[in-house]
Amino acid sequence: MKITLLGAPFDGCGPKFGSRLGPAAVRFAGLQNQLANLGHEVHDLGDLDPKPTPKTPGHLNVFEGALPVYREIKTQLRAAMPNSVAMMIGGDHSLSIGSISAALERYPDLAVLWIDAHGDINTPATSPSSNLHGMPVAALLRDPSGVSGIQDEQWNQILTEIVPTPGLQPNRIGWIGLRDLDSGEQDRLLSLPEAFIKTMMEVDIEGIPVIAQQVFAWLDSIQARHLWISFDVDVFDPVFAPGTGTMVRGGLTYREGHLLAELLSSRLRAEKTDLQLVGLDLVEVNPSIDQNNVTAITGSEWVASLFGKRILPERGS
Ligand SMILES: [Mn+2]
Repeated sequence: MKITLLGAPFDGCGPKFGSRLGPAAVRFAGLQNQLANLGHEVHDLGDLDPKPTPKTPGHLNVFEGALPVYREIKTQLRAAMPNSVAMMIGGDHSLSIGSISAALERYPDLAVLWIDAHGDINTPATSPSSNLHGMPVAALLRDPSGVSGIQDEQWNQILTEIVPTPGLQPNRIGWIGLRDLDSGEQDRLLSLPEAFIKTMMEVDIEGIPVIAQQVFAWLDSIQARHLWISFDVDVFDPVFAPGTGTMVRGGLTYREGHLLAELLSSRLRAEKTDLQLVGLDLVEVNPSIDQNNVTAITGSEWVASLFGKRILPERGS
């Protein structure tokens, strides 16, 4: 498999700075070597060089700096597809507006699996913080801002310049690992009966093997052929991934996370499958609050499992 990596050291859209160091930490954890050792051809585009941007009161945090980064991620990853799996290393989760827009432009039927403690489906109207890292799914769905004034203008600029029309379809977005939702997000999720939604309570009750089968049944039901996986390291319990800006207790264990990656990988590599992984985000690794780079290591190990790493390789493969 060909994999194109792009680092996006930008963290202006969350409450804590430091995930700008994420791409370096993930590379230091050995991601490229792990992928190359699995037989993949890795093409590393290096890191973008975003401008530091101060917050402007009343604006989306920090729209002025983020928009050019979304634009550049989209341009570079769109060029990397379709001959290669595009991978964006963040940075904060708002950057997925750029990466997934690149894939949506190539594949309007794109399905997205959002593996995260958070729904990231706030709009400027429902967000308690005006931080864009809590809004990328709403942007990709092209939800209206719900406010008037400067934030509405900025939101519409994101929808006009970055997110293709008609945007991500509500039956083609799935979440796993949710456990921290704002009330506006709860309302919005409840308004999406066609979406695939699994909170941590369902992970607890049903277990990862059942959840994985449900993911595959959902992807079959929408006849998904092109899949993007957006992986926020905060889906792991803080015991395994303490270096992230909005950690929430009660997340996936190390093995739950890996089993999910292993089962997804088996499905993606099955002989008779039309389903293709077209891209991946690995976001919200924040080395400035981490312990011995364990969060970058956990994240890159998860990616290796998704790309075929096995405890005992399957016979005949
Ligand atoms: Mn997130």
